[in-house]
Amino acid sequence: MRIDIVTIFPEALAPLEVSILGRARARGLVEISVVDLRDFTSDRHRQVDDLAYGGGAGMVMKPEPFFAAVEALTPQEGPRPRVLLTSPQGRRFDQRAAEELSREPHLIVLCGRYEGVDERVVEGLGVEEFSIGDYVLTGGELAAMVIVDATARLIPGVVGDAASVVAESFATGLLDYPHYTRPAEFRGLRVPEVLLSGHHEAIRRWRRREQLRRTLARRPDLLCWDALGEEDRALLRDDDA
Ligand code: 4GY
Repeated sequence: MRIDIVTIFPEALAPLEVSILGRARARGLVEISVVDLRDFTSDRHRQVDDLAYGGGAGMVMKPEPFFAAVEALTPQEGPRPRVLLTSPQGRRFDQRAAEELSREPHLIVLCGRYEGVDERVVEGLGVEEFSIGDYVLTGGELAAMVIVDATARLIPGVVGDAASVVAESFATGLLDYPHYTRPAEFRGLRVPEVLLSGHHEAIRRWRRREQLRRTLARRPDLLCWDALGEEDRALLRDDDA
């Protein structure tokens, strides 16, 4: 998969060089390039913003550099890349969106700054707006990194163990169960006995029940009651299942 990120602050995307994604890049599983929007200006001052039509405080990002960047990054042949813009006005980015985007061969992610981006960028380039949550950041770069990280880790091979990607939170539509490692007792706090038992079926049931309980207690909005099977209902009913 190829991902191009267009920004006036390429340094802000440096974290993508390291960690899991850094390795995936090095191994050729995902090709991420950070592109400087100012390279697509044609004036002496490399200007990317201008005053807002209609007045008001703050600057608006000009359309021309975004058009030039997307046109330069779009291959002549083959399927058109999906072009995203991170903004609070967008579709909520969630695990379903990450799964959908991880199947694309090529994404272009545009990052806004200042008061926002000229609306013709959205209209004229077929841009899809995505929001990572209901709060306002100082720029789109952090949101772009969130989207790229959550998307790229779903590409087969990017994260070491495929089973861990499937088992964890949200792949199942539920919150994750609690995790423990050694020692079995730490400052008087014990690891639940069942996890030390070696009884795989009992461990599976315990984890599933923890997932269901935690989801019910913390994020009831995520629980699809209709999708719960008889075992799940029983696990939520009995205290000792
Ligand atoms: N929330 N989700 C978000 C954001 C900052 C002004 C446009 C968000 O995705 N992006 O808050 N972005 C704004 C800042 C220009 C982007």
